[in-house]
Amino acid sequence: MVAINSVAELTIDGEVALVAIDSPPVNALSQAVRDGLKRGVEAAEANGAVKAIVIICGGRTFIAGADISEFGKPPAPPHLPEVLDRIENASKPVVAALHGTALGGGFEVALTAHYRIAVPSAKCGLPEIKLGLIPGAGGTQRLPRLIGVEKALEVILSGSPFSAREAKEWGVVDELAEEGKLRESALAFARRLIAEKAPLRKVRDRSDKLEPARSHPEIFEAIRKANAGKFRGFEAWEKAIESVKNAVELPFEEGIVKEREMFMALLQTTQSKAQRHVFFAERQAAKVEGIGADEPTRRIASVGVIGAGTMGGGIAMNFLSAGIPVTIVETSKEALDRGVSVMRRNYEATAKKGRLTMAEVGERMGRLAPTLDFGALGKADLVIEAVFENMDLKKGVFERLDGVAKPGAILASNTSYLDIDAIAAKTKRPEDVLGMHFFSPANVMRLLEIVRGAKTSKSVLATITRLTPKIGKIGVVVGVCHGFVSNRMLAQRQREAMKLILEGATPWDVDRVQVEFGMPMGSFAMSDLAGLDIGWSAETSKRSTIREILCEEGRRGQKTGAGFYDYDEARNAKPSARVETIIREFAASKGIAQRAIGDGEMLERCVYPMINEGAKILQEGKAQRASDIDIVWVYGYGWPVYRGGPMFYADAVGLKAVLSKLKEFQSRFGDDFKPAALLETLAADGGAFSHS
Ligand code: 3H9
Repeated sequence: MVAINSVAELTIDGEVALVAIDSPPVNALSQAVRDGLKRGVEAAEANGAVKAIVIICGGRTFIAGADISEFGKPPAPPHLPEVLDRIENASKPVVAALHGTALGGGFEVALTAHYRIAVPSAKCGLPEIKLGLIPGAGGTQRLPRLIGVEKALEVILSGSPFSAREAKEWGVVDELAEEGKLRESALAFARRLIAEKAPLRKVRDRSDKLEPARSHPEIFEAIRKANAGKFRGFEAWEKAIESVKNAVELPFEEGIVKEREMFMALLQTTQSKAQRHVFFAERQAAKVEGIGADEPTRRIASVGVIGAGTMGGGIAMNFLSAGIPVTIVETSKEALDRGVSVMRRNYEATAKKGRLTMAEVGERMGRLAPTLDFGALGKADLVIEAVFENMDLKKGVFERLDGVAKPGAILASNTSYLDIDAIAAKTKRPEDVLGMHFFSPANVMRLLEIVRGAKTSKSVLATITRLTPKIGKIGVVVGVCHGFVSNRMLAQRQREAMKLILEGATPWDVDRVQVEFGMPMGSFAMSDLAGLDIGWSAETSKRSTIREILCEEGRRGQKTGAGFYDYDEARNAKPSARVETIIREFAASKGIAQRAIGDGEMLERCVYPMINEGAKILQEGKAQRASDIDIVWVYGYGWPVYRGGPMFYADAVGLKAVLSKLKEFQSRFGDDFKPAALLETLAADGGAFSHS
């Protein structure tokens, strides 16, 4: 064995040379890895005794792609295409031996090898689209030649990995190795190739799998049409389709040059920068200040949920799906039965879509223990309260819970606004209390705001942050403040949206601008979905807001068939003439002059106060970092990932420009727009949230 460089080794085993890469954590294609691959193959070629070459990786995975952290920095040679040419044009058969995840550039390395072998647990894929990119080292040219255009487009446009078994079935992988015995299997495979004098099979030379697309060029248009909704707003999709089309229409040499040009151009786009930002932000969010990897955690083998309403049921489902038994408590049999049947129906709906078997539905529901006995919570390691959003009610529940929960149990509130410290103070163990704010529908939305109370212990926080990915969520730790990060910022947007309609915009105009920006739905559609009567009661209603008037007229949102919009049977929204009249008359009664408002102003009025609130949240230390705020918005509200989250968006617009607009709005509309001190400082210093 000889070291080629700091991450690559060459071992000669009889007639086979093994080029082994070991560059933790994921063997990404850094300069050293590229150099190691190139020089490793060259050394193996130069050795007269060697008749075949195996590329294999150490650690948890084969190469997981280009080194994303190197993007945007000056590229250092050797460049990947040069390395791949070296592999593909080797004069001896090269075998790529895959385990873990062969992704992106890593999979492209494997596609230039003449043969591929993988352990059954390995996965392959081209996830570049998720980073606002297209494969940039031959993926769009080689994969269609190997598995056909339609399948290749599926892989490239979804960005989702496929299993080694599928790879074998499709002809991507030539052989499956025995699990845990990749090295031996790859050596044996290489020896067989030598014995059989196997040819140097180059994917680039194949064209048989391209034929069906040649005779049916309309498949490209069909894919665009079928995915129009999913592709909305993203720049990379079209380039991916174009590049695969090039594979069909152009010689390999031309197709690959064009692919590289498109890849390099996409690398510079704000969209790709935003998506790369989200990739790293997501991983950063898991890191909590002051809590090391060695912080002891508590065992969570059973969970209690208080309240079987929409939130309680959705929360319980996360744990049931993750294999953790749940005791769910209600105060009446009707409410309990209703909650349980909604959960079952939700699982059955998933099963109907083919994403669960009925047996799995049974298993999951089998882990649920519904009860009216509050005392049954005494066995749970974690109890999550999901009762109506009312401070007195929640305080009462925690006082009672303190009496039944076992010592060491973690007590969480799913409040979306309220002061966790005040709730914790009702117990004799505030160190065991924290907030777990799920987003509706709680079994679907990925975000979990983890609210760290003043007294929450480190081990409690560490336990919950480590549990979060196990239930399929992305956790962001936030501090105690009204509405936390999510609802505190949302309140800014909703307030401005309401002001805009009084000043002359229609609800559908405001919503359209937000949707064109990339949000899944606008402010008013969202209010209608949630219900306009949250916190409203007929007894106290004074027709003093548009919302109150709508509720009094029975327009309480989607559930009543009318809110800001009119809804048909299928819940399709239509603008309402009645609502326009209500707004016009209400504005007149308040002496508010109506005017035409441009799209630009609507967008800035909705988004800039959110950014400003985000800055206040940061300066108060209620979020650990700006990128955590971005994660809250991307995963809690569907903020378009290609705009990176509100704080990334602010950086992309430029903080000076955001500040000057806020000042202009402040002088026109008042102190709702008063800039945060942090924003002033950063803008003055030419800084950015991403570096703050
Ligand atoms: C590409 O390949 C372009 C080519 O077509 C053309 C080139 C010319 N780079 O996710 P984890 C870090 S585009 C740099 O927690 P897991 C990650 O930040 C690329 N760093 O582990 C984290 O660091 P930290 C296409 C990377 O086991 C640590 O590794 N490839 C990269 O849950 C562990 O990551 C992709 O998009 C990278 N490529 O999941 C694959 N990947 O510990 C992206 C990871 O400091 N990666 N890191 O926070 C993944 O999907 C997952 O990381 C993977 C492992 C499935 C591999």
